[in-house]
Amino acid sequence: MSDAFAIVPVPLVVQPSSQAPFVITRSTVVVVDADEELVPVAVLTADLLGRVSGRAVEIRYAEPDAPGVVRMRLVEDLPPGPETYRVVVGQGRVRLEARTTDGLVHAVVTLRQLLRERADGGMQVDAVRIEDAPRYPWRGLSLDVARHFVSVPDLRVLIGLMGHYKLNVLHLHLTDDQAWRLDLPSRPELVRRSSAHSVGGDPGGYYSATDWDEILAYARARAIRVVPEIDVPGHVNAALHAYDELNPDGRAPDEYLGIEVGFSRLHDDLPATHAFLADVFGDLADMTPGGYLHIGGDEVLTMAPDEYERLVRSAAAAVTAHGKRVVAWQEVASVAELPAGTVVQYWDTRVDPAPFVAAARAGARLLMSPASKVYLDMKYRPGFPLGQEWAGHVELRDAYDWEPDELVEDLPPDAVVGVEAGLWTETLRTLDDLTTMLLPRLAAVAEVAWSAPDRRDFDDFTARLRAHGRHWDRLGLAWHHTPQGSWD
Ligand code: TNX
Repeated sequence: MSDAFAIVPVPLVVQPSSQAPFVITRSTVVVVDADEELVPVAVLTADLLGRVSGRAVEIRYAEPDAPGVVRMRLVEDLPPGPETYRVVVGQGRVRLEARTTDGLVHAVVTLRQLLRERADGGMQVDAVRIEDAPRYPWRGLSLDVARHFVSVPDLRVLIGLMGHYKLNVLHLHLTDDQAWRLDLPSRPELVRRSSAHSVGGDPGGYYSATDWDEILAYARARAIRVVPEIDVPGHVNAALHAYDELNPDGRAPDEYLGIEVGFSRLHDDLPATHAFLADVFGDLADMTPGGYLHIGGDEVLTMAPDEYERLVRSAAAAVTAHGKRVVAWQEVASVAELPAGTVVQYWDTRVDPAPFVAAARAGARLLMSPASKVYLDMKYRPGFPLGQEWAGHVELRDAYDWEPDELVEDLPPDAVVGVEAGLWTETLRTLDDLTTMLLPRLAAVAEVAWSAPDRRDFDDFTARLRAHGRHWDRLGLAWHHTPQGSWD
């Protein structure tokens, strides 16, 4: 595929045509119907075209199509699905069409990937017709902001990258042994006592309610929903440190800034524990417009199974009491009577997946985050300066060449809701560290999650990716020039 159509993730249909290209000029305008719902996506588009062309691009409402116009419309004559979209470039103009504003955001992202520089320094898009829709409705990135805090400006960069690859779920791992990163009105001591640091004594931080709203809005404008995680009943040292009453002896443990896992736990027989779960998930539900809250549930190594079950059920009940659906890590598959519609997230490729398969058969929905494929905190290769290697090494091809509904044997394929990359931050301290691990592998995961299996081909992918390397360079992002790609 030529550079002119180097779209990642690869769309369902790309039909080049011989009509006149679209060239951004001084008279380029974005035109939408006079519909309030369309204002944010029109602003996003005008801003984007303005930035790449270096000229201010105006938005006009309900004007006729004409050369130089980028016309955005909500339409019904598309294949089903909320995220389906169409991009038609020809006769010197652009049509972006979708059923929803999320679909229009995807159309704009595709348009941006099609822009290329002309010999005269201007920008153009060659004539083409693109029809596209995602394979899976859940295309996520799980980001650990507990081990190392990620500031709001850095989060904006990552959210922008997610949108550029049509990922639509930002799963924020907000709490762990080391820190608690979201201020909750009912429990002010959590961030007051447990947010100042990161692993190894590095600086910490937390999101205020205002920060939180800003993150949600920035993501929402890019068709991304936020799924916040409060990890219980393990990974809770930060909570135990903030509230004495959560400890059986009434004495808070010290702050923990190492990277061991599995040692901390809540206690089912303390009434304070259940009040705590009701408070924190209640606050989280109030602060989160999306439909899902993640309760964690992973790596509780010091608890009998029956106590674990009671605590997971208590957390799940706190979530469903507020009308939200539960997401949880793979380990909860062993818990009887999970709420209907629970999303169980597969990650640990070292253990027997039988309970996970059984949960799927019993009605759970499955989110695929196999560590050996999509844990992007795994080193690319032995000796790589960043990351861990407990699940092996994850090169670009490993992240690309796998099938979400075949990886685990005997999965009911309809149970898979999507794919989520993971980025744990024990060893990642800066934005450069984060993007070095994400790029280029996040693009591979996005293509697994979005594109039709018969459209996927690793060599074609790496050929398309070359133009993306140039884009990351233009943005000034650090990224890993893996020898499995072909770069300039
Ligand atoms: C396993 S993934 C964990 C995390 C670590 C990660 C490091 C999961 C549910 N638990 O606590 O940060 O490995 O790769």
